[in-house]
Amino acid sequence: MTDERYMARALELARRGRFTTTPNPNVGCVIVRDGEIVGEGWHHRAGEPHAEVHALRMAGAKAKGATAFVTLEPCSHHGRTPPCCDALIAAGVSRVVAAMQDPNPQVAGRGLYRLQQAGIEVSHGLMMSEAEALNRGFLKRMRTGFPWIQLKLGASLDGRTAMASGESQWITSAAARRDVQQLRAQSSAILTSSATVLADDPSLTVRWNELNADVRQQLDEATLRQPVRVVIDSQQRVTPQHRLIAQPGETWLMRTEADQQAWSDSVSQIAVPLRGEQLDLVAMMMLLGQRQINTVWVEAGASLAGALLQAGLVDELIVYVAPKLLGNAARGLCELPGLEQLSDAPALKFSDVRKVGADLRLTLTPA
Ligand code: AOF
Ligand code: ZN
Repeated sequence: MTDERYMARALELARRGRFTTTPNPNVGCVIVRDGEIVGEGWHHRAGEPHAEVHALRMAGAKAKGATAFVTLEPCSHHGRTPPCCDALIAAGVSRVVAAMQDPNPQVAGRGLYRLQQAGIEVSHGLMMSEAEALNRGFLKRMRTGFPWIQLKLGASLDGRTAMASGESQWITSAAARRDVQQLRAQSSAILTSSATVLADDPSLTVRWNELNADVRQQLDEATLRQPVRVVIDSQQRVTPQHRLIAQPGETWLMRTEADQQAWSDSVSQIAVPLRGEQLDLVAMMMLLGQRQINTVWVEAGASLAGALLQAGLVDELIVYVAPKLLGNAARGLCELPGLEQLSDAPALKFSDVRKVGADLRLTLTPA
C-alpha cells in the first residue's frame, strides 16, 4: 500500500471521533511495519488518550522501526495527557508522516521538531486538505479564536419559511429533520434566539432514535453528548419553564446581565456587551471560542440569520429546500435590513447539492 492509502485509513479512523472529541480535534493514527498495519487508533474524547497512544498500545513491540501515519502533528505538550511525541520516541518509531501541523500554540511545529531532534524521519502535508476538512472548527478556533459557524435554514422552493400567520412547522420532510440530527450531533453548540424559544419552545437536543444506524453503532446512548444550547436572550425572556432548560446538557443564556431566578446548575448566564440595541454578535462568538466551542450550529429565525450573514460571521450555510410554493405573502428566509443594491448582497457559492428525502440540501460558503 502507498503512504496515501495509510493516511486515508488514519483519516477514516479519525472521523469516528466526530461526535465526541470536542473541544479536542478528531485525530487518527496508523502504525505500519514492513507493509503491515500493526497499530490503529483514534482520539475518542478529551481527557482520554490521544490517537497515537491507542495505536502504539496495539502495536506493542512492533512499533520499533515502524512508520506512524497521523492526521495531525503529534502533540509536544502536557495537556490532559502526556505528549504523544515522547510516546512515539520511546516506542522506537523510525518515521512519522503527519497530514498537517497542529496550529494549537502549545504545539505549532514543536511536536514535529522534537521528533526530528530524536532522529526520526519526519514529513507533513500528505492529504492536508482532507485533514483540514476534518477539523474545521478546532482549526479555526486555534487560528482565530472564533468558532466555525454553520447556519441551517429550511425553506420552500420560493425561499419562504413560514406562512404570514407564522405557521411554519414541517415545511421540510422528516428525512431533512433526521439529517439535521446527524449534523447537530457533530456540533459543539447549537445557537438560537429567544424569539425562536418563545415562538416554538424547541428542545434543541440530539435524539438517539433519530441518529442513523451507522452513527449509533459508533456511539453509546448512555454517554450521548448533547451540544451546548446557546440562546441569545438580551431581554431576559427565557424562563426556567422553557422546554430546552430541562433537557439533558448545558444551556448558556447570552444576556447583558444575569437575573436572579432559580436556575438549575446546567444553566449559565453569560454577559455579552451590547452593540446598539442588540447583543454584539462578534463579541459573543469570541466568547464562545474562549469557552472552547469549536463549531456553532445555528437554528434560528430570519432575523438572527440575517444579522449573522450581515456581520460576516457565517462560514457555511445549509439550506433545506422543500418542493413547495408558499407564495409572496409568506415570510422570507432572512432579514437583511438596509440592503438596497444588488452589489451589497452577501455573495455565496454552492459547495454541495444533494437530495435528502423529498427535499434538496444546499451547502454554501461565502464567495
Ligand atoms: C495529538 N493526538 O489524538 C489529539 C491531539 O488536553 P489534551 O492532552 O487532550 O491535549 C489536547 C490538545 O492536543 C489539542 O488541543 C490538540 O492541540 C492536541 N490534540 N494531538 O497528538 C491526538 N487529539
Ligand atoms: Zn497527543
